[in-house]
Amino acid sequence: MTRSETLYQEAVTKIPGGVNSPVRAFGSVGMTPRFIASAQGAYLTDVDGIRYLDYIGSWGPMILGHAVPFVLEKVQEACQKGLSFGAATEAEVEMAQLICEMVPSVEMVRMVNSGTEAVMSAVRVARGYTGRNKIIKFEGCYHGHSDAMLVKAGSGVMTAGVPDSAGVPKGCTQDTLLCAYNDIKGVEALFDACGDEIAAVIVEPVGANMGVVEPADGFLERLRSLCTENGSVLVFDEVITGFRLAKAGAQEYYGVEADLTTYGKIIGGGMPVGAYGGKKEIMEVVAPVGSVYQAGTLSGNPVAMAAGLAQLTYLNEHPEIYQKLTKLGEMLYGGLRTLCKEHHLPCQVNAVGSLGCLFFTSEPVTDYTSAKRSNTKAFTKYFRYMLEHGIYLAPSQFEAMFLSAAHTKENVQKTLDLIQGYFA
Ligand code: KE4
Repeated sequence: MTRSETLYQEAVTKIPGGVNSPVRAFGSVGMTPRFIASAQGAYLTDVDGIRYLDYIGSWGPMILGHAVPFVLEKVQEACQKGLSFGAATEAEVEMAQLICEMVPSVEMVRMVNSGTEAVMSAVRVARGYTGRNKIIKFEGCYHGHSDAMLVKAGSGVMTAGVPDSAGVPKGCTQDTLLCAYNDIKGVEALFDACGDEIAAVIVEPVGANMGVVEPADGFLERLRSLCTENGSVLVFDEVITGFRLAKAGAQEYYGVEADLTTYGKIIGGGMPVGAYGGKKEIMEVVAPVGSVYQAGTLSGNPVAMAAGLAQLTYLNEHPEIYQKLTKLGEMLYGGLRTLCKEHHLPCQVNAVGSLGCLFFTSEPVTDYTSAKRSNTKAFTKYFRYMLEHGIYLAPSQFEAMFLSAAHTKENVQKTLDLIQGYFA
């Protein structure tokens, strides 16, 4: 037995599914998950000493690659001063100032500890600010596991085959209205029906939890105008796209500003950090200034701030990173498209910048329903082949590939050659 297999056998006796987050269980690909021992640059090494080229990057945070020396130094420095104070620190002020500098639509920001917490808080703030209850979300978009958001969510919920989670009382989701991603007519109909009750529209500006699904032309712009016309809050969930698609994320990439934005992943540099922020007028409803309560013992933790600040500062000072990521993305996803064409493969490639996804379906993928048409058995065969050849992909058809600044053209070429070999 491999060490991963031994560890997994032990893990399942003490941790549900042997993992601390469902998608890590490799359930949808029916394999033993690889237990990772260390990571460096674009590579992971598992407990059996096997090295993988990593296209997950911890699901997005590791945009500069793993174990980046200057990030580690800042974290180690912070550790020497103590791990947590539960009090205000200078690093939190620096982080808030940096985020507001990098994202024009964010005038005030509150740190939390995960993307889920960021979304849960932003939804509460939108409701508190507008005095309304209804929230529009899109099928296949995953906004973390807070009750109100677990309605036709994406990511692990899709692979877990649990469209709505058990344990979520009807009362928690009765005000969550659903639309298909890119279905602007559906959104307009909801606003016609109850626009004055809609507190917010929350959307992944690029769907990355049903595989990658791009916004149709005009989709984000129309969400913007509908929210403005109806006094609703437009929430961009940029937990994945934030600081990845551009310095100011999808808002810069598509030129559409949100009223509130949620963050996670990259903002923590690999440490548990989330944040939500936006217009001052909205954020001032948050306690202790306003009446919307939200709190957290480890929010703005000094060690986590050190990691996040190091990574975000580097991105802020090296915007050329985004050109590099775009070029690598064009090489990888463009190369995949060429392979699909040359080999007449029943596949689709959706990609935005460094995010991308190979869908095993001959139909274009524009929303949850079309994503679900993918042949997950064919994906599983492909996933296993790639893993056996040292390429670590997300163990689900309904996730994204993440490139980092540590990936090289040679890495991408090797990946394309392997995939060509697989399909030949
Ligand atoms: P966390 O609570 O996992 O930090 O963030 C939740 C979240 C919110 N919004 C978006 C757009 C997200 O993608 C996520 C989390 N993403 C998944 C990957 N698809 C995290 C991986 C996991 O669940 O283990």
